[in-house]
Amino acid sequence: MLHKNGYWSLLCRGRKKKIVVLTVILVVLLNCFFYVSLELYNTIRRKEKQPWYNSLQFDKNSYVDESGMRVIVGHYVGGTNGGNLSEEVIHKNNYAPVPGAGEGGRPVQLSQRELITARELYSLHSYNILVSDKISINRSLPDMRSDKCKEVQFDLENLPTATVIIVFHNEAWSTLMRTVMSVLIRSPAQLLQQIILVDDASDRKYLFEELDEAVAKLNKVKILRNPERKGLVGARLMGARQATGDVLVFLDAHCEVTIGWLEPLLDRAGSDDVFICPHIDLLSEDTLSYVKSIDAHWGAFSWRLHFRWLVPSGEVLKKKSENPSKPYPTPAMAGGLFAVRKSLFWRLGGYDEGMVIWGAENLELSWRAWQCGARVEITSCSRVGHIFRRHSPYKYPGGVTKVLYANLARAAVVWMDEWADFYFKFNPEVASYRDQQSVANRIELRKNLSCKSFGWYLNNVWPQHFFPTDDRWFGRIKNEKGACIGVTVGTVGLGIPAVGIDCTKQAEFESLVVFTPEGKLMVDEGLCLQQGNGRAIWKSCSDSSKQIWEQKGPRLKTQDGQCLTLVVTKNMHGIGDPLTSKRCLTDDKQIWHFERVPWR
Ligand code: LR7
Ligand code: MN
Repeated sequence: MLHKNGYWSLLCRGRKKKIVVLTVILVVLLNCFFYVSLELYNTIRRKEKQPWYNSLQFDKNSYVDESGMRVIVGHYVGGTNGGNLSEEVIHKNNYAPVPGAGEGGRPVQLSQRELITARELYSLHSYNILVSDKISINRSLPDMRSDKCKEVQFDLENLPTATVIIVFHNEAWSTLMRTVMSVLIRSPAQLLQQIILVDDASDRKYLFEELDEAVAKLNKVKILRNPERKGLVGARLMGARQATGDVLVFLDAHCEVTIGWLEPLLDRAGSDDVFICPHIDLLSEDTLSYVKSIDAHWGAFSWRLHFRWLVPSGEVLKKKSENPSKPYPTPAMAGGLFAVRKSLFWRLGGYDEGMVIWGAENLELSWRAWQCGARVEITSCSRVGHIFRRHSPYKYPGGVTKVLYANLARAAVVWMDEWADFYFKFNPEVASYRDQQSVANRIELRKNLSCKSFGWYLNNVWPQHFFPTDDRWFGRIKNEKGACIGVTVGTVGLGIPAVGIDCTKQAEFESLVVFTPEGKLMVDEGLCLQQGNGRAIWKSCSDSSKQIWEQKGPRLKTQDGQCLTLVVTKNMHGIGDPLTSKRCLTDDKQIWHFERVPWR
């Protein structure tokens, strides 16, 4: 038998040794070479197969705008609600804080083994519950305010008092309690009248006695229970009816407020004509770290009435830079986090009680506010973190589509006037919900409050909007070769190269274009056709002169006199082929047919 040492001495004798060493080196080198070539080959193949923008990380639910802003889509696929997890796991509260974890808003990293568990548990809440359970419900957070905001002095004696309303359905214990604790420890006592928790018929066992006991130990906090699941509107109304503070402050059940959050909200809400929202930062769904979101964004919506964060107009940005601590207007609110004087909330009709479970109430409220003489604003001086989830973890009775479409249909029918016709015409899947809604009381409300039209709202509150109007051309712009101007779904906001679109299918959004009197070619999601370096691209609409196109007969000309051209390469019709601006020639590829489509 050979010892390890003996083996070596045998191998390493004289010439034999050299041969062995050389062979080993050769084998290693060959391996390396093979591996590198394989990687190279794969990379090239990947590059060939996919356009560059596909390699950017984004999904249907969110994307990063050119300004670096995460644009959030408020539309969900219902979650699996715990999947195959055992009853014991689903109903147990595993809160066990680890000293120091997540303090200062820092991320919590898990071990490899914990990561496996975290993934298994993810479907319960659509965020990392293992991490949440490790972080103290009293954790510290840094002051997130800008210097200008810190300078503002409030006269606490003269601010109205607040009732904070937090509704929840099957929320995690640690996340819910952290929301409550953050409010308790970071609100001046004299301003905080009460916190009302409304349980929207949760069935998780840890939310019964265990929660009651925890809440009983806290001053000013009480729980109301909805015996039947109503959704967030029903639950918030239940809380609002019991509020004794001057101002209602609504929060989602997975938020953390930071120091100084309440004063600017109460200061502004005191004036009785405004729904005032805090600046919403992000709590990472993965590590629960507190991440600042970009300053100055405003809320709006797409042709499908999906909520979107957009870059405010130049005018708003200018005013904001002149006075950074002053609240600024927003066409719509995200919905979950806002403050309003109780009297104003009820005077304007509370919420539409016909809206069930989730969705659309934020647009309804925003339109109602603006159209009926109030305002919606954001103050950057109030900073609140919120866990943004990609998927909704809970069940939607009757299915998410039915719930959401019914709510959207209600909002559209009551508030959107002619644009409701536009919405239903081009969203046929929602059209069938139109006549099923009994909204007589809401229409009555609109009349009694003498509210303004949706046209007024678009013109005055959101003049940069990308909806069709009577003085904007709307329809399809079809190249002589066959393909149309338009943008494919799912590729929003990234400065994507423009290509010819198949427009043989009617009533599809992709090939519908708004052509404004000033020469902008706008499509859904607020994208404008822009003359690029070589290629035309779709970019967020802006004041850039590269987004101006002049119609000269059948041609579309840029400011420097070039013609929009469909570079037909792959097939006869130019579908999927690039759009670019070129020297004007007598060329079919520069001939465009304008087919007007009635938008309502
Ligand atoms: O049936 C339900 N019953 C409830 O009580 C369904 C939900 N809820 C509760 C839920 O537990 C949570 O506390 O309602 C609250 C909101 O539900 P989320 O957190 O699932 O909603 P979201 O944050 O994904 O969605 C946003 O849009 C919603 C449209 O209906 C609501 O307006 C949410 O309040 C709103 N959230 C925000 O605006 C937070 C900031 C988003 C950003 C950036
Ligand atoms: Mn939420």
